Amino acid sequence: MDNADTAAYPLLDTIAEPADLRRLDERSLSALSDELRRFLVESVAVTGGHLGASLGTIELTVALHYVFDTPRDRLVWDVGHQTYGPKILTGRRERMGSMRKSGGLAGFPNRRESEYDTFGVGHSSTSISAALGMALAIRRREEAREAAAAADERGARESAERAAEEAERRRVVAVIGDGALTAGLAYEALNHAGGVRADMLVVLNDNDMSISPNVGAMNKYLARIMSGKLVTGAREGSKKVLGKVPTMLELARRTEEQLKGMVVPCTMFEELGFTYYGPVDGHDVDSLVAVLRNLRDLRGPVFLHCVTEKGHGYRFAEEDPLALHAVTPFDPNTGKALKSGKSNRPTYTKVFGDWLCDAAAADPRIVGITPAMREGSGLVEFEHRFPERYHDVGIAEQHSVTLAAGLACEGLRPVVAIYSTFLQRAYDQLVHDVALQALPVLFAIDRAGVVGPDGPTHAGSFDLSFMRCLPNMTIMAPADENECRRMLATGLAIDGPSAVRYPRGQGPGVEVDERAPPVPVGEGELRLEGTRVALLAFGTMVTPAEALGAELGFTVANMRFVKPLDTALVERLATTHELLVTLEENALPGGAGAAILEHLAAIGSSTPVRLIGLPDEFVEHGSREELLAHCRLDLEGLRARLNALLEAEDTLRRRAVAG
Ligand SMILES: Cc1ncc(C[n+]2csc(CCOP(=O)(O)OP(=O)(O)O)c2C)c(N)n1
Repeated sequence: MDNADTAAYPLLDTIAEPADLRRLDERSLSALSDELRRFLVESVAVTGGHLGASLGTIELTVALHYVFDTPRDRLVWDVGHQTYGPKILTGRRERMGSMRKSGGLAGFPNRRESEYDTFGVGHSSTSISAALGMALAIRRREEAREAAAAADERGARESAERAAEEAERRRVVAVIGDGALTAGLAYEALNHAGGVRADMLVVLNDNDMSISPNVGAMNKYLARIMSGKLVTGAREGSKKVLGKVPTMLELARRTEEQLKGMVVPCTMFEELGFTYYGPVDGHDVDSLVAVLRNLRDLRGPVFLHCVTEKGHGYRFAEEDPLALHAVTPFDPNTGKALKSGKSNRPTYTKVFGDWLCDAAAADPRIVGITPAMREGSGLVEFEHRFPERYHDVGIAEQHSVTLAAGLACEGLRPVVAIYSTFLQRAYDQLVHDVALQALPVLFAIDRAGVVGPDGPTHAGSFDLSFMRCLPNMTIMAPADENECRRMLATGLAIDGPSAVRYPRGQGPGVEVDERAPPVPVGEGELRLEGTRVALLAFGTMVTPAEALGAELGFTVANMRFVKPLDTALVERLATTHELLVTLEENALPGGAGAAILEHLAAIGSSTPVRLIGLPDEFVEHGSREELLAHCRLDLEGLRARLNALLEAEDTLRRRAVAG
């Protein structure tokens, strides 16, 4: 990447939108891909964001936009973390410097951002379903037109004219990674698409990686296709093309050469009703264009198996695709992160990971489960120390929860490490398989509350609301790192489902005592005794509440449990204060404050209560600090809100006295 910042982009400069790309001579596509890749690295080096996946799909991006008539043809990307290249080609190049910043470009496709972003995404494995929906809608429109034409002769003429207009059939393409193909949702969609013989193309972007190395039998199956066993088996007399230890990409090249455009039978995808083509080299843009042109006009469901390399074309990302999956700003010449000036305080993720290892060492019943988030959820060390008790189930949140339920049935103590946003996927499993059967599964819920640059798709705003309504659940929100450890131990000791929800990043910096005892279930604690106003704070809100309580002379309680609520404490505070204010980093509807309101209503308390939490809206992307400020949950916002509440309360009282 030498001289990256002085590099020129002669081809890229000519492209304001994909129509410009389609005017290029085919022979320049390879050079354009190089420019696009160079620009991408240069831009992400400054902003940070998802890098490896976008690098690996550069040629696919160029070829798809070259062959298909986007945005008229629908291109649906899975997860959407690989769409930096597409954003650059679809009129957003100038704004790449604002990537994931407040008010800037979203890190994922977003329908409000561009007509090229056909489907909003961030969570994986939705692309085939969404694309199928589009394909069926297109078919429905075609059928309706034909029916109208048949019913009316004049209509027939008009319809013929319209048909001429619409001569070019609208195509639908889904691009899905091998990681995303570990989710049940993708198979539900394949099953349906094959059954109804939808006109759509599914492109599998197979790089053998999820965030960490991909897992599961399907991954092995894809590798088997790659290694030519299926392919060569299907073709009688074909020469074996395998060398000693060829790379996946090398295999794709050789296999492709051997097949020379013929459709390979016998894959699972064929059995599901798809026309399977591949595997092809996903970095050979010329071949990709040729193949896509052939497939574009096929009717029925078509499956193109592309082999790519995550991080392709940028040495440091090729060498360490895991580290460069998502990055903070870095030096493009070394691939190394620029100094962030962050403190060395442990993150909540680390506190959890350490606790899990210690707990597992003491209790052989403990097993750890992650749906494809080993690094993000802090399970690297656990896998290393307890490989036989570690389960990476792939991007399969639903399965991860029901698997835990099954393990619990047999006497084990499963710990499901999961992001708040991804637990949303497994809601029925949480209700039906765990809570209903009161099984002892501990949920370690990371990234709860405001998350940041990934935006609303990854926000952990709802877990308190969607868990609180479930019978049998114990739900905890730690005020600090040490309490997080204590609560995890508490959850483990409970003979039923429990959850500890903690935020992204670091806590207030409280020292973690390894021997810290569990906390008494259902008991909050008083942190400050003041007058008039009591702040009832949950989780991350305890620290700012304490600071403001000290400043304003208010009582402050660390409520600790969202369920079971410390009703005795709530009642005591209600009878000794003029105003109660609840504080939480969760959506207000159905959240922890609502629990307090419900209880006070049930006992007929007339003490006024005000709720502070996340607003009833999807908060856009930005840094965690910016988003907290936007929600007025930072110290300044909270202070202003408390003062305003107090003023309003005083006015009410004065009026009552005067009246
Ligand atoms: C439902 C869901 N679970 C987890 C994630 C986190 N996640 C983001 S990208 C990714 C790996 C995707 O792998 P793959 O589809 O192969 O794409 P690649 O990054 O390899 O290009 C994961 C697990 C997610 N986005 N959605």
